[in-house]
Amino acid sequence: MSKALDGVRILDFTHVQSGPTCTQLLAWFGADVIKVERAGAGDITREQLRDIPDVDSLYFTMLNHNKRSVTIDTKNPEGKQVLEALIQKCDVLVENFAPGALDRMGFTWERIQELNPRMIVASVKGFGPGPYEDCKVYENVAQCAGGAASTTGFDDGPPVVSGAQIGDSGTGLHLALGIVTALYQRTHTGRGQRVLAAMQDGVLNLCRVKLRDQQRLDRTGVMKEYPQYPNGTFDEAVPRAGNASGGGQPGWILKCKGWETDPNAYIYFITQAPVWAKICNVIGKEEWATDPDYATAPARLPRLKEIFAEIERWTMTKTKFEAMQILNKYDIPCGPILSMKEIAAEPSLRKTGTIVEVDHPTRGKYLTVGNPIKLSDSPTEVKRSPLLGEHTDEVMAELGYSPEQISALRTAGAI
Ligand code: CAO
Repeated sequence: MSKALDGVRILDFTHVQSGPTCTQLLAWFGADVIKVERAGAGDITREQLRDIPDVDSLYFTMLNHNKRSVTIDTKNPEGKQVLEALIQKCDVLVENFAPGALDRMGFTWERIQELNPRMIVASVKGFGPGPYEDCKVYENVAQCAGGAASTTGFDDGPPVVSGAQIGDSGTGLHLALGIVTALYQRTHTGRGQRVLAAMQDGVLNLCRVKLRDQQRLDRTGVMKEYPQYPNGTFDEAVPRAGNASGGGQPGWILKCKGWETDPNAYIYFITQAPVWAKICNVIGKEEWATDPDYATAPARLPRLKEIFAEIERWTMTKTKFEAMQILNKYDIPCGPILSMKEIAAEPSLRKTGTIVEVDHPTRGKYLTVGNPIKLSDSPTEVKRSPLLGEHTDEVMAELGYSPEQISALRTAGAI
């Protein structure tokens, strides 16, 4: 079956997490992704957090499926020529080097345009133009600078970063959308363009609701769905909201049976207004359905702490899965706190290809997260990540190099 991005060639100059997330998605949609790595070393993540000696780490394998790997020393004059040939042959160059690295290599936007005016040059950087534009940035720096950390955690604790990699994988997703959009525009204009996704911007985009809340706070001085209301105090900036729901339907994480020993025996419970009467029935507080202090959503807001404590008395008598079953019967929105162990074993996620078992020549079998975006006409087949330089000869031959030329370039250290 054909794939959505069949025929699109990506020169993948990415490393670590943000850029590789983006190009992996494009590869899953059918693009030919040629990952250019430093001869002899490769993407630094190949050797980071290794669980098996001398074998590509899970960090690397889980971010680089369906790609081909070529090794080129792009600082070697002959290596530069190989890169030039690749630029002429590809549709998109994706990179997430430190600011200025591509220019220092001699591949400025102007030079790339000369070589291939149709080329789209897509970059992840930590920051957009401004005071921090020259900074190197990793995940948690972006979470802090994009507003996620200051708004995550509990009011009486320090800022907290999230386990979700919203700075790296989140920005990779943003960049992928920018790339396919630029490819679409190119079908009309015939021209390439630059695409920039700054990690601070990507995180802030995902924290959009918190900038909304900042303006609500500026105007009214109070936000009634936040746990600080009614007894705590609001300062000038959006506070950390603990586990409160972001929207207008109050929610909280509640203990379930076994919480004393199981750190994940919890459920997320939402007191959605339309099912309030059902919630009252389930927890045995029928009178709250008609009591004016509890019957309406605005009346409940100052009493949320007491209400969730009462609901928790009920959830603590059930396991999270028992509670789910009962609450789902009544359309009460809720969700179990799932551990990674539980997620890895979940049969339905295996069935949809969201969790996939992959075989790798040196590592053996491992689990990965497959393509979370499902296209009905472009199914994803998850293929193992390439070994370092596994496709150098193959790609060089496609570029028109003869076996003798390839061998000479190898001797010169260019590939
Ligand atoms: N051949 C020769 N040289 C190569 C090469 C190749 N194939 N591939 C890369 N290099 C060189 C680069 O040209 C650069 O050289 P200079 O410093 O002399 O210009 C050098 O390798 C290192 O690149 P780097 O500065 O990007 O790498 P780093 O490990 O020092 O920094 C990171 C890593 C992630 C902090 C930085 O790349 C960055 O800020 N990237 C943008 C933001 C980003 O994506 N962050 C997410 C990272 S995931 O948490």
